[in-house]
Amino acid sequence: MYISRLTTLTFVIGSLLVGAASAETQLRSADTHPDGYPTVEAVKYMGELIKERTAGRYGVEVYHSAQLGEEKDTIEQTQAGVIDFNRVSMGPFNGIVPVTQVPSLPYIFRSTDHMRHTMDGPVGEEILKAFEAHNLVGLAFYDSGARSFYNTKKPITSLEDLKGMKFRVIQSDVFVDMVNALGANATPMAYGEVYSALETGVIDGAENNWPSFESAKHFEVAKFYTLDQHQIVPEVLVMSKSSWDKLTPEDQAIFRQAAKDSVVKMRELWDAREKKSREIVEAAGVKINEIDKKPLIDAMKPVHEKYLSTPELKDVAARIQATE
Ligand code: GTR
Repeated sequence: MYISRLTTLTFVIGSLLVGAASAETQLRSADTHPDGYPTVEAVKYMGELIKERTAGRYGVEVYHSAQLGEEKDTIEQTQAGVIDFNRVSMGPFNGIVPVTQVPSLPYIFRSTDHMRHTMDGPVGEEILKAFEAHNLVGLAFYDSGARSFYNTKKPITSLEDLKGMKFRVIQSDVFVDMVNALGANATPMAYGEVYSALETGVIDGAENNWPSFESAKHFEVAKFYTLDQHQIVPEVLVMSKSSWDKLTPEDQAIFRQAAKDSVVKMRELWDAREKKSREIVEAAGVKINEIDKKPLIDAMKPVHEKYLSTPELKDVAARIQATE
């Protein structure tokens, strides 16, 4: 009786110590978003799973709020093995991993559900694998809702209204061509510079989903949000190939599974945050308007043609479109 109680106590104290102490090897993960954002929380959750499943040998620290730099730079650092994990939009990968251009194309996904089904299936697996040729290991896709235009000037109610307006875009040719094809002017720029560019009038607007529009505080200066929902671009969680190669095959399997498990958590957080963010911006007086998407979809045809330039990329697009 005495011994078994003591044993239990020792076990409990031991577990508490493992829980409290940081992992033996602490890996670093980059994110441009602030603490509490769904992507940041999902990677933290993955870190907890990894720590638990490796009995404290590995843990993950998320450097949120672009503490490790803007996305383009953190991608290079992840490829170089300086950063272990990176959660980034597919957009900044467009110039590095060509197949990521396909799910970044405007109006390629019909809905968030369509995006989720596609990325959970064989097309998603294929895209994750494509990162390996670029010193990265693709682990999972996260949500990023639908991107829409917002601006400081006026409600955009038709394609005509977009003409000549200056919009910040992600540093990707797909994004630049998309905005230019609508008759507007694209200004590629790092995410962290957008707030002041809106404030000083360097740009008229930008485009993003509800949680980004809200958490980056762009809604404080851009009061018009148009529900054109031109892109549903998945986020991707990658690991540096050199960090990955240091893991045993067993640990690699644990990491992969933990990343996959974090997707479920991410989706719950995402759905809740989208609603909350919309409420916050509406309460702050942002004017939201619908727009007929048909003329915009038609205007994007040359962009699809340009980027679906090989039989392989055409095939990926066809399989995305054929996914239920
Ligand atoms: C967000 C995305 C970020 C970043 C940002 C941007 O939706 O989550 O990773 O790419 O957009 O527009 O730069």
